[in-house]
Amino acid sequence: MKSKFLPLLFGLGFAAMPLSNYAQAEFQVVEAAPANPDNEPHPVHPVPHERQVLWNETEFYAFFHYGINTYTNKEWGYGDENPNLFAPTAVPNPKQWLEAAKSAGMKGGIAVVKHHDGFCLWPTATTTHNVTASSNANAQATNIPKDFAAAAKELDMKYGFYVSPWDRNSGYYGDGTNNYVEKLFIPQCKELAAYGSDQFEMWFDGANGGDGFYGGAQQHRKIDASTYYDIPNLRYEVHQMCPNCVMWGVGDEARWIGNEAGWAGETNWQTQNRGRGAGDNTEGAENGWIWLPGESDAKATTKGWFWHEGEGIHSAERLFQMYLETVGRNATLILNLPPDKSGSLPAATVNRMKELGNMLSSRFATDLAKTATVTVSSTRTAGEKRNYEATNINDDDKTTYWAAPDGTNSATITFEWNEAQTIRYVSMMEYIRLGQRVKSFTIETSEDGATWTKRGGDIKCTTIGYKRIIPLNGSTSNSYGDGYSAKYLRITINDSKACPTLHTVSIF
Ligand code: FUL
Repeated sequence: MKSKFLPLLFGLGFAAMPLSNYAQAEFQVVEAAPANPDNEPHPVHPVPHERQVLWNETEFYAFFHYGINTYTNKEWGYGDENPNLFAPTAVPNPKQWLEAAKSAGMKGGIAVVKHHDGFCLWPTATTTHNVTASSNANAQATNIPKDFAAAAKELDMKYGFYVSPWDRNSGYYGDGTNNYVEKLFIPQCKELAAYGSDQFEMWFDGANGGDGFYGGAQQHRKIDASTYYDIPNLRYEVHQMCPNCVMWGVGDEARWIGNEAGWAGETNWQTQNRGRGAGDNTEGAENGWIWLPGESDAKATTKGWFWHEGEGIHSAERLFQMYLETVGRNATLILNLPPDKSGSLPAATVNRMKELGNMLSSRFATDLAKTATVTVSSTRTAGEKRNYEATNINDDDKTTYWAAPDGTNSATITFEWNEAQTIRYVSMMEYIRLGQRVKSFTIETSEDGATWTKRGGDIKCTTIGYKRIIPLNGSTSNSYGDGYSAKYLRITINDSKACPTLHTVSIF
């Protein structure tokens, strides 16, 4: 018997034996399993919750701002709007919204179901200020959360809801008691959670009080968002019903990227400093205390978040640029598509989404990494059920990954083809379940494996994270170009917080 097991046996009841029996006792020696049979790298903390990993995989999804503002030509309703103003000219059609999003390559959507004006787009029990109070027949037939969730399931898309914490209609809001949060806000979130346990995100904007109707008081009311909304209980209640629902914004499970223009920092950590609003949102914090990944909210149209007469829509190339500057920079992109007064998306939006989808699928059509031979400078020793081979990088399995040995914080990963390929984009993904690690990398191509040319122009090749896409010509606004001919492509990881891990590299 190995002496190190003795204290354990004593602890397990051996101590209760009379000492005289000790010498005669027969032991069956059980070898303790090694602590890390798969030889996995130690995590670099903080690491994501599983729901944050699943959320990240949604990558690109739609935002739908629709409600009483659609009919009043406003961005923020005061809260005193007559419910009859909500008068859709047809029954709102969330399935049409999500179909358009899907054609653009989006994997889900978030529908606004209560904006700051407090008017609820479902028959809520919490307030009479909802669709059932409108005399319009199409309003009477409106239940956005119900129809949106059903359409998402039918289309195999992820879904969730935007519910404004700030409520300019309610007399309870900011009245110096807990009434608003206890009687409206949390019950509303629970009603919404009941529309589907598989929701991926609940969206809470950052607007926190100001002028409003407030049940007729017509006052200026401010609250302290860090305590007012009872976030610990809100999270508890929603997660009981929707375990994989990331609570965005005030919920503190994903962060605003710091602008509404569709870009994230080239350097972008999914970790952030502690404390609400601490740290730079566009870049996160390299040594942040919490896992708080960035989401970029941006408008596809040229006026507001809500639909407005005469608005235009950005070109597919501009939207593709947003994609590269958000999804391609370790953030997610939630792109706003406003339904008009008919409760459907205008044809121009539908058509532009198809165009964007075609652009994305043609530019990212054939993953050349799949047909390359991959070699790496070093490989971590395999464990019982896992290996860390280079081939994990270009297989189709996101649960496998390549990793370097402990203490090796730099590496090269080289792709070689039998014939020269035309290359424009490289997409890399770390295995973020073990934390975000890479701090600096370089991408080069070669015709002969001897002379190498650095690619990516002036782009800061710093962080990778969940996903980083580098347009090799260095331009996000005009990224497609002629491409580069290469028989070899090499990624050099120059620095990493600990041994690097990559689960997928794709080359287009
Ligand atoms: C902000 C809101 O104030 C805007 O109206 C819009 O909904 C935007 C997405 O979030 O906080």
